[in-house]
Amino acid sequence: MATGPREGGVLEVEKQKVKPPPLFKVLLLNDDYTPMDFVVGVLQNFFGMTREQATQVMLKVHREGMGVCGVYPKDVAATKVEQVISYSRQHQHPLQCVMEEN
Ligand code: TYC
Repeated sequence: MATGPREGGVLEVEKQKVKPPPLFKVLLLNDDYTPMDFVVGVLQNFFGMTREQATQVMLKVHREGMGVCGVYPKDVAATKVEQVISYSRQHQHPLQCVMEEN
């Protein structure tokens, strides 16, 4: 950031030290009990995916064990994780969701 001229007429230029906020991946974990349709609904409702996108991500998690639902700043990622776990518990499903720094 450039500051105005000072008493001596010297123009000081300071380097901007503001870093972009760190981003976190929100990951869904596979389990043997949560119905596929429920996972698709979670991905549509909490991560804004279309039914087709949600189905692809759900199948990836089902086959590979985990998959990325989205990438967000820390507070948003933490809220998504809480919402997914809480909503799944309310419906008696063991679906697990975690966040990981990118
Ligand atoms: N493996 C589950 C089943 O066969 C489906 C599933 C997919 C569960 C993704 C969790 O994150 C998950 N019903």
